[in-house]
Amino acid sequence: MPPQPAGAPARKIILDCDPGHDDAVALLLAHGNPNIELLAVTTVVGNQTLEKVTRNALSVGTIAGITGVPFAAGCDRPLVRTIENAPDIHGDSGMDGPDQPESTIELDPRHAVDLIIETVMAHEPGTVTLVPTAGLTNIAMAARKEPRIVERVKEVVLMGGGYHVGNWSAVAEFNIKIDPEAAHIVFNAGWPVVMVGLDLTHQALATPDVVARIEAVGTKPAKFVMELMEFFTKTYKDAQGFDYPPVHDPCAVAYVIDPTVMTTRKVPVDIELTGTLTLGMTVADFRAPTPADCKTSVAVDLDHEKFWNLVTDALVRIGEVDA
Ligand SMILES: [Ca+2]
Repeated sequence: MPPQPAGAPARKIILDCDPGHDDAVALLLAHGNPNIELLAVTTVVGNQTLEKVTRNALSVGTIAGITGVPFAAGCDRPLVRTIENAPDIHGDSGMDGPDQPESTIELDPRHAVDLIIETVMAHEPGTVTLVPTAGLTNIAMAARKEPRIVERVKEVVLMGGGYHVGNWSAVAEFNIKIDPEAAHIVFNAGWPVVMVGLDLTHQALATPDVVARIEAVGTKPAKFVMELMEFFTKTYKDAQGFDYPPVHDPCAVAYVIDPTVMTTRKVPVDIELTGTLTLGMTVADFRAPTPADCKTSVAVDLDHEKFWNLVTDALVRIGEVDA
């Protein structure tokens, strides 16, 4: 620390999420890291219904002591497909495990798509990064409703996909699979896209030593994360045979904070929309040479120690919060 040169301006982000155990950690990391300026938090149907994930987002914001950041709810269903949620991983509430306090944050009355557009258009071109950690419905809708955001956004750093493995089918990852048409729009829009997919996030395991370090922070927000990880550990073991759960979403935030936390490769990526076995697959073309106009890259290798240092450091900085 610090990951950026002293005096470098904080990176402005909009976190579009569906909390979600790992979304909660992503939000805490974004709030607690001084190199991130959180402009807005938006929610979208995904791990659970829009109503549930929005309630969870407000709850995490309260636990983290976030003030002065708008939270807005977005799309309650995918563009084309029927709704798929993930209760086997995230429980009936979408964030089962810890007790959730009553939120002290009032939901912004704007639709998330409008909040995203207004926020991007209100800032200098090339200064706002979109960080989606859920299905891409809101982001696709925003790009369609106000195409000028595509040139204005600095980059889209998303958790989703995977270039060699799936988790919602043999080859498709949940966030992409639940709204493949939206993903197709986002990956083909023309803005830079960094795909932080399962290849990377399956390296971000909450191992016992990691959970012990989080517990040692000793604050209510840290206890909350620890309880999230306890539940996540059980469901990932039961549903997907993992010894320790992969904590996907904060990896995308970590990349924005410090790109050296992982290696990436620039490769064309497109979304399969018609495959009978491969719907929602993020098809990455690793053949050389990489086209000069390639705007997509994929995350490859994670620095596990550096990543969890960022998460733990954010919790230390957040400190005690009376929620
Ligand atoms: Ca998520």
